[in-house]
Amino acid sequence: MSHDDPLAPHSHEPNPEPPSADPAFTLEFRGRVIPLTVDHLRQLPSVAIDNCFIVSTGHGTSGPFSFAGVPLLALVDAHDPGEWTLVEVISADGFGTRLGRAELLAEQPARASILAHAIDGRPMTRAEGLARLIVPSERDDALKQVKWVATVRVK
Ligand SMILES: Nc1nc2c(c(=O)[nH]1)N[C@H]1C(S)=C(S)[C@@H](COP(=O)(O)O)O[C@H]1N2
Ligand SMILES: [Mo]
Repeated sequence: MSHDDPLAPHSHEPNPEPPSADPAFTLEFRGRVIPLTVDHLRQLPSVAIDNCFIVSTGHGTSGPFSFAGVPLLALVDAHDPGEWTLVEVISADGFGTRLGRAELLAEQPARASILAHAIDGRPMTRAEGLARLIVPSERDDALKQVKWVATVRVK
């Protein structure tokens, strides 16, 4: 894996600024691009996940937060319940992570990875990461807590 691969594990000083004002994102399957907005996301069944922490190597831990959003597994399956094994979640500033379908299937529903649109019972702001991937099981370095998701690429 190349050193500058945005999806490779790496330490990173978090980017404090949204790369753009627009929280729209695309869901991409092989050969198919589905544009989605936060309104679309809010129309799908959401779950709230309490006791989430954002753990930074650089500046400590924040939380606990309650994040609410659409389980990533359900989001993908709602648009294409076909066969897939991997999903890449990439922000407009080039930060991202990969999650395996098996990994998502193994999660407890109460600690599911979500595409979050709300924090502590109110809509998330763009500055806070809207729309933001929250992986509640990650408690070490926040590299999966991708802010400003621009692309969800299903493979
Ligand atoms: N898009 C994007 N998401 C990101 C980052 C980033 O630079 N860009 N940094 C990550 C890192 S290293 C940390 S510690 C947390 C910081 O989250 P916070 O700004 O909510 O504290 O965001 C994570 N998500
Ligand atoms: Mo971090």
